[in-house]
Amino acid sequence: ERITVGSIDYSLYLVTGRDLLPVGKDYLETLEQSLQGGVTVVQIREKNADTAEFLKIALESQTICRRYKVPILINDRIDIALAIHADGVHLGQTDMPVSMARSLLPKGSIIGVSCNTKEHIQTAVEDGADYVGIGAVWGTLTKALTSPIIGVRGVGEMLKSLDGTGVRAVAIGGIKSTNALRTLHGTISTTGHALDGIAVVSDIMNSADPLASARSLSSTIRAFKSYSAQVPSASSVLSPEHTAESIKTSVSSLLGIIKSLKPLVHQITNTVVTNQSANATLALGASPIMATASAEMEDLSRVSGALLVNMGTVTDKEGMLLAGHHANLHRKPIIFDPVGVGATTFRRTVANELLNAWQASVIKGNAGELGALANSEEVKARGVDSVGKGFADPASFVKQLALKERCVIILTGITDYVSDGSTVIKLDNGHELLAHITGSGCMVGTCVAVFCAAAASTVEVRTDKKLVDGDMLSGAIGGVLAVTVASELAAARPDVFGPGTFLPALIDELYNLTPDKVIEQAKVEVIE
Ligand code: 3NM
Ligand code: MG
Repeated sequence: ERITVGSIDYSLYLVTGRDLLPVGKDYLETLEQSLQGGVTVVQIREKNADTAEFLKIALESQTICRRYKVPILINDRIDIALAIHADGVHLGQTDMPVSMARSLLPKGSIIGVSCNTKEHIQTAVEDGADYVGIGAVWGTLTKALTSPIIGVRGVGEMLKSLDGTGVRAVAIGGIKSTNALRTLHGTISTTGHALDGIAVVSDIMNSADPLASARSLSSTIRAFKSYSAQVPSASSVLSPEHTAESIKTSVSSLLGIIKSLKPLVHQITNTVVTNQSANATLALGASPIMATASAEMEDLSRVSGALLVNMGTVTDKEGMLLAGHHANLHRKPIIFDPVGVGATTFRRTVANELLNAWQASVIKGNAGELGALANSEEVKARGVDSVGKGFADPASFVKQLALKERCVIILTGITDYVSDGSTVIKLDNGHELLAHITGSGCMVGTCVAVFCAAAASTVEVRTDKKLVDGDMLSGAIGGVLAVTVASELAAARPDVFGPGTFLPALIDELYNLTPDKVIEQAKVEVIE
């Protein structure tokens, strides 16, 4: 009997690849063990087999799949699908068109299409495909790719085109148990559209223990599906309505927590500001650790309260990738400061790679940097400084970017804008001397990390509902206010004559900052 379209579970989609079997491993045994491990749909993909061999493999595979009541799809070959009464076919962009395949196959057959672009998706929807395979989400050695790697955030953009269509989606390409959760989380679109499943070849076919590999992927998917995806991940949508007063109150209480808890804040930052950022951390009452070696990232993620990744000088990308990975695993907030991201193609590539590999809780940048991250045509960057007048509508820019990146966004400037995707807050503190010292922006990133460490530490029961629990919006605002309010107090001192005397005074004022001073001095406006 065949399986009807509606009942297909796309959760763990195995695409076969006999050439990837480890030496001595039997194909059918591997297939059966993967089914025992939780594979929910199988596509037989045979790129080099003659018709007779393809038929034999397909039939033998089908016998096993039927025992597990798992549907079987045939890659490309309509004739093979017809011959064995398969449940459907999977078509590539250079295979037979969906409508023609539909006319040849029995009614109710499943037809899926490989899609690498939004245009492919739109065509697949119009042609009446049942599902799409979106790839490649990560790099893969299994197939020679003909189009660029899409990345988790790119897949999210493509999923939006499926809203309201009923067409299902899996991602494919380089998915492993180590990145499966990031794949599922990171691909959620700004409209909340999530993947129906993930498709793998090598993580199962090339495994020494296919049952264990399938089981690991399967349990990740089940965990992900057991709660409804939340957009944005760091949102405060569950909190009551924000007012300027409530925000000032949470910020000042976070300052108190910093002083009493002294959280350890792990910072990977640039060589220009390392010492200054460490001093700012200490001044606020927290404890800095400026570690960059890959080998210590896992240990640090257990003990630190938050992770700052500042891209000012990219010397250890592997360390940044690994630190973020472990911070996500241990649910520690990641504060990303994409310094100068618009300046070079290299930085843009690295920033994308980092954001595809882990989920940030807060991203902070000036107009040039955030414009580059958002591929904005409106604001272009030059060097590490932004140029021009900035965004015509900064409030809606930060809100949209927060939804896209599923985190809190801080847009720094003379006026700072902060959004979690639902609320937008405008902050109007600061002093022009901040622009005359190096690393004042990096200091904001550091202080945000300190406040977010405090915010995350207040959550006693960590549910699995979000990547990071805690009020990241207040953490972000707190970090900005600490530096900008302290800058006003420092500049007003009679012993400050210019940038040289301003910098130590700024550290002093961070050290002397109190909840009362923040409440008294902060200029906070909730504008949306
Ligand atoms: N299609 P692995 S990537 C079969 O991008 C296939 O459409 C892709 O293999 C696409 O899980 C791919 O071993 C290979 O990376 C996926
Ligand atoms: Mg093909």
